[in-house]
Amino acid sequence: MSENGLKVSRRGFVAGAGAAAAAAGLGLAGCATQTGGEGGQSLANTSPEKMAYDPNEGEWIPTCCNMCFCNCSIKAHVIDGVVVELTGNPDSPIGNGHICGKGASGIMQLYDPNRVTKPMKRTNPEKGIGIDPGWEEISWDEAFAIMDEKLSAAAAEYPGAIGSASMVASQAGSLVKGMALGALYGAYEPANAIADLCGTGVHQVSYIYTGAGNAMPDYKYCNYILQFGTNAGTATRHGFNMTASLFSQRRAEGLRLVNFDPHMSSSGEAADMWVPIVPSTDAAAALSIAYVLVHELDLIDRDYLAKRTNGPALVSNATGRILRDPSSNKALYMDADNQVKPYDQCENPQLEGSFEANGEVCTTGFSLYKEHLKKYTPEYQEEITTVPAATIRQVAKEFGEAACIGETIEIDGVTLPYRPVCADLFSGLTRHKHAFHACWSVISLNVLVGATNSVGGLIGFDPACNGWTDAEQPYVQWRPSIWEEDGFINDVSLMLAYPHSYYEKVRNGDYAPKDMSMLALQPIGEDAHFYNIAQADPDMYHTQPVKVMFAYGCNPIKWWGNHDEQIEVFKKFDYVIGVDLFMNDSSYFYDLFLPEASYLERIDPMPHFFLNHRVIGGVDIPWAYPVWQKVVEPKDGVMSIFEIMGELADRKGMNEAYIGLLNGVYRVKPEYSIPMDQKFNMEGFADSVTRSVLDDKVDYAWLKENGVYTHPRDVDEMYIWANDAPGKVPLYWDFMFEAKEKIEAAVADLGIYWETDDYQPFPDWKPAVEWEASDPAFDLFPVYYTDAINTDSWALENPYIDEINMTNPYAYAIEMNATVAKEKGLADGDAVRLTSQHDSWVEGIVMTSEKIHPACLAVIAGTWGSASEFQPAIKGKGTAISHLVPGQDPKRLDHICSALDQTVRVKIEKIS
Ligand SMILES: Nc1nc2c(c(=O)[nH]1)N[C@H]1C(S)=C(S)[C@@H](COP(=O)(O)OP(=O)(O)OC[C@H]3O[C@@H](n4cnc5c(=O)[nH]c(N)nc54)[C@H](O)[C@@H]3O)O[C@H]1N2
Ligand SMILES: Nc1nc2c(c(=O)[nH]1)N[C@H]1C(S)=C(S)[C@@H](COP(=O)(O)OP(=O)(O)OC[C@H]3O[C@@H](n4cnc5c(=O)[nH]c(N)nc54)[C@H](O)[C@@H]3O)O[C@H]1N2
Ligand code: SF4
Ligand SMILES: [Mo]
Repeated sequence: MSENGLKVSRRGFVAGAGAAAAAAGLGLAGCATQTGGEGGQSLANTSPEKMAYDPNEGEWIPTCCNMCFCNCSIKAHVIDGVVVELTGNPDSPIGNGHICGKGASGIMQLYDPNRVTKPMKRTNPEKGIGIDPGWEEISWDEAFAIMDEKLSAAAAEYPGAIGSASMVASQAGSLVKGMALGALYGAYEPANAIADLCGTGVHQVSYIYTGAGNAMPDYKYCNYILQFGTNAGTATRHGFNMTASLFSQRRAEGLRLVNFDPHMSSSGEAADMWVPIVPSTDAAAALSIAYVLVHELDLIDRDYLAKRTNGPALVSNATGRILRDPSSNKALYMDADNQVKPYDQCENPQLEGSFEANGEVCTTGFSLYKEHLKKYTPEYQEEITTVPAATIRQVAKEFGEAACIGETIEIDGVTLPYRPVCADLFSGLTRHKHAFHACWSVISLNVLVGATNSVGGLIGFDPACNGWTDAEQPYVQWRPSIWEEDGFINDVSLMLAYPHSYYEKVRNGDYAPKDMSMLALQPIGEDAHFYNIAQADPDMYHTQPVKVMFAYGCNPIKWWGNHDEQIEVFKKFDYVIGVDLFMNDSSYFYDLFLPEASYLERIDPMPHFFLNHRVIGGVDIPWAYPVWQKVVEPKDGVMSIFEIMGELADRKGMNEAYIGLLNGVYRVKPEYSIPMDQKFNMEGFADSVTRSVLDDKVDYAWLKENGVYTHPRDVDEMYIWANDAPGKVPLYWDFMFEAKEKIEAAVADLGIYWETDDYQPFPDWKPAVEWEASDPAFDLFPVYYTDAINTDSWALENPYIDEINMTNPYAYAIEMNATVAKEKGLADGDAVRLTSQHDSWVEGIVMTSEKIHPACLAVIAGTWGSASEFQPAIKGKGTAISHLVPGQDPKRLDHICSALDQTVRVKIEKIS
């Protein structure tokens, strides 16, 4: 036994995982690798300190990691029922045998003595951070009785009276929790509260341009990446270990990386060029790169713009609307023969020009775009972003030249356009007002040079699937359909691969809000963030509030804006049920705490769903269906959410409703269903799903033994326009006018405050709410970033991760530009207070560096500084800047996609 009572040495752990974190920071390799050897377990790179146990003893059991949402395939080394080591599983493309430092720390999630494994009931009715809830251990019988009583009471009031909160701690759990509340109590999911971002705006533009909700640089072929507000592949994002290894290999081969970020985070550190930018100004920089490409260099892909976008569409000068064929409503283009024709009858449409057509003066969408861009000179954007005009010119030139406009490449016998450049983006862009326009501005750069859906450019993770098996498999197939009026690609959803179309939604959606998400008024939105405002003030949108909240694997007091506002919302619920492994700050507001089994103690039937939302795609990356199995017996018989809800269904005599719903979502073939009239059986359900969606020869027992089922990917699954398949993306967003008109009519009827100014045909930069400095003392913008060793507030309690954080002087500190700090008389180690202009403040320790824009402060996560007595390892460490953001002001929400404007000005003062 080692110092921590387990068969694993902490010194050995830190040495290995710390090195992995450092390597990821450098962008060299995401993670320590374990490849080769019998069963893929090479011992050569296992440090001697780890040899406290015999590597040949016990079993190496394949399963999934859940220390972040990527769910990499791993192997657990289990000796006598104890997990002694976690490594990557080299048999699976999901992680390729890599495990990151967070993943390796998973042992301590399992064995942390502060993990809760018994249901708990609050005995102190007074709720507040630091006020002892008086948790009393209760039986599962009592827990189920209370849960049913409270949920039934709420359900009797109205369907929206049951609400839920969840995010990424378990994707399946979030889905199942919502479905179960629907099936058993008639609750509906739109009352679901989710965290501040996670791709709000990014997913939508990804759908629209690639047909898949997540898009990425085609790393294998890409030679030049512009990253805006993301640390993809260096610390974060989907399929982290896969991206990290592919990205680092390509970096070594010369892939150039330019990173726009106010803070030199992992990607900035790894990049060829870090471009510090003022937060919330990316749209101006991106539109200026477009300006240079179009107006100064003429480095654009005209053929692509004519064929794959609606750039040639004729737009009426009088109305701003696209001219359409009266019978088919198809967009009209001007053909090379000067005849006006529906787009699909044009041989060689004219991309530019003004014409008279059908008695109207009109201009092509692309000519209007050129005109629109005229304002965005590099000099103009410099005043906004502080990025030197020369940098924008340099980047635009490099990007345009690297795009290889006009070139093709042959892959597996298919000739495809080759555009090895990509402008990539993620959550740094979604944290501000007008976030939708920022995402749109950046992603449009790929369109200008013809890189969207081309080899080496911006591609969807998995926009199309011809089937996972060689056998005919109608259960697992998808491909974006076509919106015929414009020839646009529609999309497939993020997880379940359901067909979806924003154009259809704009056209035929019901604009009457039915719940607090207000999604009916956001036809191009998909996040329920208006909930945060409506729950606090139900009169604002005439909605009915949630009365009983079911919080699953999340920390909702911290994940949005001002914590006091969030606390007030939580205090007003009649009852809160929380499901977690640990008691975090939010648990102080739970009435009933239900423990869930750790990922190492439970089964998930389909860890990556149909559409591999957290697994990157690529022609060389096969479809992979990994196992997620129990590697140890659950402590105290603790259950997974599937089983908790299954038990509840059984007690209510509603097995059929519950199992029927799960069967539907997981596409279980009737012949493989578990008995519908008996209590839900987890292993049986996993088997029924496996048999239904995979080859008939494969069952769950096979998967448990073999770890992963793979199937090669076809070229036309990755490149949706292979073989000249039809499809376009919008350049002129005509449908925004239709959406605006319909939303405005609905809002007038409702008599509520709503904004529609952002519904325009082209993207723009517009200032954040606190853009103008009303008081010069409030001169700094705090931002947060993610590093490779941390996951939101998920693993804060983990002593291994804390130990690594303690070796990084910046991990728990507030990072500040060294020159600015000096001017303000601040030095490393000073205790400071950050005060917002909204009666909120937070405190922390300053650390200075050259790695941050002078106008900014930066922290990791920004949700830390946990006050929970139940998380002693982390208590008080870090600064929760999220508290500085007002979270209930509708003017701070982007009304297209409901992103929260977190651009706040703060004043910094020394306190000791
Ligand atoms: N290690 C690790 N990996 C993760 C996660 C994790 O917690 N830990 N979480 C997973 C989840 S849920 C998600 S959503 C993804 C997130 O993946 P990313 O979006 O890549 O995550 P962040 O590191 O938060 O990247 C945001 C970056 O934007 C910068 N930024 C802030 N404001 C602005 C701005 O206005 N403009 C620009 N250009 N940059 C800005 C920040 O400094 C930061 O470096 O990662 C996933 N992967
Ligand atoms: N200021 C700020 N706000 C943010 C972010 C940020 O970086 N900074 N990130 C945003 C983003 S992108 C996201 S995705 C969200 C994340 O916000 P949350 O989803 O709230 O994530 P965490 O804060 O990590 O909390 C996750 C909780 O899940 C628990 N947990 C872990 N594993 C399991 C499990 O298997 N089952 C159950 N039941 N519980 C489990 C952990 O103990 C922890 O309490 O926050 C968003 N808000
Ligand atoms: S990237 Fe996430 S899922 Fe993969 S090993 Fe690390 S913590 Fe686990
Ligand atoms: Mo996220």
